[in-house]
Amino acid sequence: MSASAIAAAFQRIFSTVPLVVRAPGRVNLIGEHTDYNGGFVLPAAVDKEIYFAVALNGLPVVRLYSHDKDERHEFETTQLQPGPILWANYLTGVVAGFQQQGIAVPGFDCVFGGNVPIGAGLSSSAAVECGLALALNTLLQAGLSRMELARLSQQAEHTHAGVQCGIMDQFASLFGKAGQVVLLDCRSLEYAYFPFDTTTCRIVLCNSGVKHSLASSEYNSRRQECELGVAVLRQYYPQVRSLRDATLAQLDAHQPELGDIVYRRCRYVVEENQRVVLACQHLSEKDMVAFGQLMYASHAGLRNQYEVSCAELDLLVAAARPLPGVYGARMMGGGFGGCTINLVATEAVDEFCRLMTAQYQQQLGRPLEIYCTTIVGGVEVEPSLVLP
Ligand code: GAF
Repeated sequence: MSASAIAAAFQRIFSTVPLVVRAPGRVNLIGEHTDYNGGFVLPAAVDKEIYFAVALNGLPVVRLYSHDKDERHEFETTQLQPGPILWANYLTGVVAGFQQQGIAVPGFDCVFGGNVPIGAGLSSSAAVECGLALALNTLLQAGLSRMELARLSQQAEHTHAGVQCGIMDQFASLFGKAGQVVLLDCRSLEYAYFPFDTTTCRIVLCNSGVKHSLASSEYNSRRQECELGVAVLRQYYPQVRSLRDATLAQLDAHQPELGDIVYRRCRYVVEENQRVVLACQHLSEKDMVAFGQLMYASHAGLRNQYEVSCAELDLLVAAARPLPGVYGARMMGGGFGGCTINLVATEAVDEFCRLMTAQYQQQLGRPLEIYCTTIVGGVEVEPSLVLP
């Protein structure tokens, strides 16, 4: 799906010329479930993208068309409560977000579609939210900063999709830079870019094809468990505002009070934050071997302590590990399915894809989708298009 195909579909349906916006999905090299704990993440925007064609329509109605699903949805600009159609809720939530900022949103038409695989852990939902957010910001000349758009989009996910997510996905979609990964401090929202050299190493995603229906409720309960851990620690260490501030020694000292589950969740988060900081050092020294070891440790923590992996993801990581040219692998995103992220030496990528596909088919009897990604820039208005 290209920008011009979405714009052409828009013109066929609505007979006007739209603004076109490109919104990428994201990968995350390391730092999982750390964002809502005030910690560090290391994502990048990648070339799995959703295009939006949007124009104001002079009506009190928003008319949406999902090109990929071939589904339409309409709502009045005064009726913004979430409904049964999940994809529409992301968009309604963004409109509600603008209105909460005191920015009136008049009726508009919108066609969108792309190639971000849904439920694969590349955050298609953030791409949908951020794409519309930038389109409306531009059309309404609302003047919100990218960080404000990221927060507004994150809020849409909370209020309209019921997922108490952190800021990573929306940040990555809006702040991605071609050829760079970005270290984000999710508390201060300070960030720094690191070049990622794809001539020597590629980011390859293996899609398990598994989508767990409990993913969002489990996600929210992980968040609650972390908050519980913080509440216990704060009684003794008032300076602990989030798990970002906690140490392993503090957790160990209060293990009985935390209880086994909360202790393991908190321990994972504290260790994962340390891994992100270390990973960035390795990245600047171009030590991909050491970087990859941290990815394996991250996966082990997500599987054993945080318990958000699943058999298919574990199998993919175990299958990748001994292959030639593989620096590291781990599950990516919220978990319970979706993709693994693999760092693979560029010259070994073809063989990696061949062997992984064969193994997955052999062991699970189903095909494996693989994406060799390129790091791209964040959400952007497309230059004017010449349409057929
Ligand atoms: C999902 C959430 F949306 C992110 O905020 C983040 O917590 C991630 O899971 C886990 O790291 O993608």
